[in-house]
Amino acid sequence: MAIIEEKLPSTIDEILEAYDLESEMSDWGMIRAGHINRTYHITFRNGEKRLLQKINTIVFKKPLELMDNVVRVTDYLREKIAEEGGDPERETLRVFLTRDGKNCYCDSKGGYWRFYNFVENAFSYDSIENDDLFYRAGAAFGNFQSQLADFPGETLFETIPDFHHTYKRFLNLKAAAERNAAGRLNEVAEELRFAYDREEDTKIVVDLIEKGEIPVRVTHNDTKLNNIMFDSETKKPVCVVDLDTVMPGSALYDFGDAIRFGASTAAEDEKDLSKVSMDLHLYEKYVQGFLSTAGKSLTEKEIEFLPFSAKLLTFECGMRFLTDYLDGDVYFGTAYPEHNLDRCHTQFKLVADMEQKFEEMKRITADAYKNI
Ligand code: GN1
Ligand code: MG
Repeated sequence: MAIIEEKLPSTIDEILEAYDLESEMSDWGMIRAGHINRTYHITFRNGEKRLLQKINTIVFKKPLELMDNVVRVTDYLREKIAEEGGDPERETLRVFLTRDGKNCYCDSKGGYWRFYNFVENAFSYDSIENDDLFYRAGAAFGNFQSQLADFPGETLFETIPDFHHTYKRFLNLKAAAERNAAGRLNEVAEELRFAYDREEDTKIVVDLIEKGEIPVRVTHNDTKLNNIMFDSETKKPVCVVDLDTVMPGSALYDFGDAIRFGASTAAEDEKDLSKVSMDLHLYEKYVQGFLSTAGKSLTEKEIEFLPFSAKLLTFECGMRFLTDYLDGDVYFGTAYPEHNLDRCHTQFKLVADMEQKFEEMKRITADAYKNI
């Protein structure tokens, strides 16, 4: 994906016209979080604020199916939240319908747009400022998963097939190396060796799922810390966002991906690898938070594989960045040519670090489980 300019979409007038809005737009800006969709905040003259988002149809090939998932999941969550005495307007997203009742608008250029409510007085974190915050993040994602425990997962569309099928991700990497589409193969021999050495790891969780040894659940599948909105004052989690990949999956995916991002001591694209490691204390906080809300519903087998899932999801993400680097940066948004390679390096550094700390991660997980 090319670098995105700060400007309104050329079709903004027709997009706004498609919705039954009470007042005119008075202000706007772009939100540069996330590597996939393009997001704007729009303010109207009556003071109302909304999020306008362009769905990336290279990544999400069936936007209507995706929107169907999002609407069904958020409708379901709204009811759950109300039952639990929460505030449904703040604790989950709301999709606004177009004048003709559709949950997104396809503009004259073929772009798909959706309008969400803007969660006021809330913000997201790109890194952990204090360890207790990460406990709360774990509790929020664990809670999200338990709120969806009875949702009929088989009715959801698979928005990205085999999203966390790590072995297929591995095979994709090998295929990208063979294609060498961007002519970058010579630069990445060491990174490829690192990945090829860990081929067997990529089969472990998918095998457990295929053999029925761990259950398929409705999971978020993109549990980056910045996919949680926190209240500006209380700093408590308000709602889980970025529901594009909510699909049947494994609890291990949600746990592992959260550790990958949040327990790292550095940013996902840090160039100075000496700054990158997995913080065991943060790991412990997240395990405790996650198990406080999801622990009772997890099986012993799932608990056993939590530490491994952290390594696995980190490795998977590193392979995906490397694949995209080899393909010429066609999937993730990048700000400079080596961006995906830098991201791959941080992920592989974290994998190596987790391998060193693995016994400790297992001990911490077992202790946290005993105490729920
Ligand atoms: C993408 O959109 P964003 O930034 O939340 C990606 C995740 C990756 C993540 C890496 C649909 O998430 O799978 O883990 O980047 N989302 C998709 O930062 O591919
Ligand atoms: Mg996302």
